Amino acid sequence: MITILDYGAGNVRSVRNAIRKLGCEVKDAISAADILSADKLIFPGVGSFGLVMSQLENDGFVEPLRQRISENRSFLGICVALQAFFEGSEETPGTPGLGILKGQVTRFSDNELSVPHIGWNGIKLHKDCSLFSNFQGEKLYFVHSYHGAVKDVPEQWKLATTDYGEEFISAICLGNVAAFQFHPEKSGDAGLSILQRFLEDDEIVITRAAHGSAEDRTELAKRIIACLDVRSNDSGDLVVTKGDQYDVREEGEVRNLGQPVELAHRYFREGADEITFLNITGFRDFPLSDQPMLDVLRQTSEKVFVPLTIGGGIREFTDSNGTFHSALDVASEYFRSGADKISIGSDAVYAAENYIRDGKSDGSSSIEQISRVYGAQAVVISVDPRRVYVTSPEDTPHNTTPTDFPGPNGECYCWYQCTVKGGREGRDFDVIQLVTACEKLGAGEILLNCIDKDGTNSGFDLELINHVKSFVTIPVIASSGAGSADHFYEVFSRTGAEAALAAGIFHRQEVEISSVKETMEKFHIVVRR
Ligand code: 1PR
Repeated sequence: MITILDYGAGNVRSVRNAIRKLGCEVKDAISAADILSADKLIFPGVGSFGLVMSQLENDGFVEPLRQRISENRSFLGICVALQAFFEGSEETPGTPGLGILKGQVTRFSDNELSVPHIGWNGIKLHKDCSLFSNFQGEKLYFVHSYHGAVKDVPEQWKLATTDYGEEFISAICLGNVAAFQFHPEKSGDAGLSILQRFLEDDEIVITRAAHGSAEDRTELAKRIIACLDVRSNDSGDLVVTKGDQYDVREEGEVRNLGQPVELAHRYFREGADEITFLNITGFRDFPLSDQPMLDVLRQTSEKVFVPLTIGGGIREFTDSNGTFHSALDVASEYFRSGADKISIGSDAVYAAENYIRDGKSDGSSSIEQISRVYGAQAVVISVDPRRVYVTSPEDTPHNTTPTDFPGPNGECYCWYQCTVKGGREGRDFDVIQLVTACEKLGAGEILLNCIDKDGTNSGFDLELINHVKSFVTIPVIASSGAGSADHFYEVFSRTGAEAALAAGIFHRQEVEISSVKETMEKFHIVVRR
């Protein structure tokens, strides 16, 4: 029986699923006594440092946690739970941490690198540790903007470090108390096997032999994401579909490319680094009444141990009974059902338009509400832009970019128009206005689709990706147009995209995820294997 410290705000379903998959029962810690009496305690820290610490404080859990740790009782902290060991964090100045380690948690500050640090990176183990007895040096999944400094961690606690611009603490361990900055529950088989050692071994055994050398730098892999556009077909069955330039019908019927849970599981086994579900008719239905979609998410999260993103319909809504649901309520239900990140499409456009019109925000937009509770790294903005050609930048008030692919009348510039409702409605708003406003409102990542390229197999829109990358510091997922493994090499060698997403080529089994990764490795692009 494993006890989980779930203080109520978090998307900890992934941790529960991973523990159950490894054959253990899960119990919740709901009182200080539970924390003290648990045989093994796992604390998955989710959200901001301030939120985590204030919840612990309100629940009266700070002292019992300190006591448990000082008594060397079995404990595993994940993500923000590692950061909570320090005295405080730049993320929430003035809020004290557990103070077991000296120093403040700081934000990544290398201007060359996108923040949050999202994706699969390596670790350098500084000691032999029984938790890692089956570890073969695989990459593990990280998602965070803040980190503990190596200099603040005494040798006796220091277990592993990772490089992202600077070297930071990725695992600490002393006796039976350990904490990881990475997510073992989302790190595929490698992460599950680390978790299994924690669950099964009576105690953690450390020996002093050092691994690796200080010169070995770890590298963040470029991510390959499989995307499943999901909707009901005309018989009412939920299917994975795929359009050409967002038109998913063929001879009047919604294309059916398979069952969502089965396909997601297949992509997990084939090495996808993340899976994204887009509920493509979510903008017109109320997602919380879409039980089949929530079931898809629940079932998928029980068998897929890499990050799951879900988008579609995240906005505030008043249902037919007159009950108001905030965007946060909708997102929370997705998180409770197994999502690790949510993606916002149409509502992000409206929020950004309001922000730019008013020059400020009152904190009530869906982006702000959700990132406040779940952290920026859990909020993806799905952008559905379309090219508009102009002869010269002076012809439009919008942000233009020169193009090597002139328009129908030989125009050598274009701007990218934002759309809502799955591309059905164009707005007088450009992609740069959208992404810069969303970053300010608290989004953590951009999923950059392109209607002109979607389903064409002609390669990603490199001009669009470079245009957007030059304006934001959050990670960008290139999407739309992948037709071959070479297109992934192209997007990573010619743009700064952190991840690339594809749908059609994977669904139609034209290209396997493993051959995409082989091609990337051939050209020395770092991948997760
Ligand atoms: O507006 O918050 O309800 O979110 C709706 C979501 O559904 C948005 O993320 C929007 O992109 C998506 N969506 C809406 N309609 C469609 C459609 O296709 N008719 N799908 C749609 C968008 C685009 C990509 C696609 C890539 C890769 N699909 O996700 O998977 O273009 O495709 P490819 O590799 O085959 O070229 P809201």
